[in-house]
Amino acid sequence: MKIKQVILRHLKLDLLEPFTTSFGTEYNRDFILVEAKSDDGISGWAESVAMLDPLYNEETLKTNWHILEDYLIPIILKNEIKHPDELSEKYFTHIRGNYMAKAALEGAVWDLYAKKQNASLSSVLGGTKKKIEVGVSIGIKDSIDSTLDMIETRLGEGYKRFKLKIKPGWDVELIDKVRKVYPEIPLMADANSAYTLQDIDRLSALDDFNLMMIEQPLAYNDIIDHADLQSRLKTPICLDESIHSLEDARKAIKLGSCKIINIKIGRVGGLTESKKIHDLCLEHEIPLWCGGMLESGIGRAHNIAITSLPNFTLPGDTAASSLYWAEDITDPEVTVENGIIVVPELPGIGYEPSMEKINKYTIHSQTYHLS
Ligand code: OSB
Ligand code: MG
Repeated sequence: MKIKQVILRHLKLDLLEPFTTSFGTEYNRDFILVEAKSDDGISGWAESVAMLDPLYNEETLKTNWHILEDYLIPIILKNEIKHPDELSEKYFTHIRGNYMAKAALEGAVWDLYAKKQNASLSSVLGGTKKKIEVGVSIGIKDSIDSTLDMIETRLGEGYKRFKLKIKPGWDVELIDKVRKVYPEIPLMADANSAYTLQDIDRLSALDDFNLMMIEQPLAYNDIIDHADLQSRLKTPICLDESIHSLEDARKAIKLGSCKIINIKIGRVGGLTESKKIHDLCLEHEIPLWCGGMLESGIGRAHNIAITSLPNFTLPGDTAASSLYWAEDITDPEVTVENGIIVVPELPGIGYEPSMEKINKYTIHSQTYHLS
């Protein structure tokens, strides 16, 4: 496969509703869309999930643009790529970190590769599920009542799992009240690293509510204290921020730092690494689910494809486009019926990028080719 041209676009979409986590509030989504074109004119698409500010992790839209432009794009323009696995296994290995930048370009190459095989991205990744179950991630709100209203709405729409963002002071009382109204719903909490081991009493109090899991309670770069905490909680800990690679997953499993892992393709450097973590977790009976980063339809399509692998046994965060955007940039948009997404069987990601909408939301773009 010879890639002749790569186009980076900076898009900005307005969120229908602000999204608040323990690290901040998002009002819009600025992201890089990557288009990789082969010499026979086929385009592969992916997006970088890096945010404008380094709040979730250290990467940003600008650091991703820099790494893509100055390092990663020149590599793929220069080399004949036989399989997308070669990017993370051979061509990108000397570039440390910058997982979201790597994943964005690798994802576009995966889509292109699948389209050239006339196969769906799900099938070339080894996906087996035809349908996937999804839940919702509910941000921190101004009142518990408005959180309850949101759960009621999403429950009515059929979502399969309810994840509430928590932080110190927006935790035990919130979960207690939600559990009183909904004693049975699949419920979990995501702290985005807002606690330390000194908060053990607060975290232990959450043990009483039959939560499916507590996601990333401690530091974004920790697996040691999480192991200590997991030994003191019966609720499974799920790691998000702390897992960037197969090696991280291996060490976290060995230490007992978590019982569940959330895979975000961007956070772990791409689909190839995601598959490897998937296989390791299957072997160790660690259930997986696919996390979300407020993606457009392009990123959602990638999430749907990876979620079709067999060990993604828990509902993920890939909710319908219409919960985030007035209009999404794919045709069709991602739709969810009764908490279920049908995995597309069309070639590649299976959701067609709409050039009209992409152009409408593009702030800046740049084309790269061999000079
Ligand atoms: O921790 O999962 C997270 C959004 C941005 C950054 C981090 C996270 C999230 C979400 C949103 O929880 C999931 C989604 O609906 O896309
Ligand atoms: Mg999370």
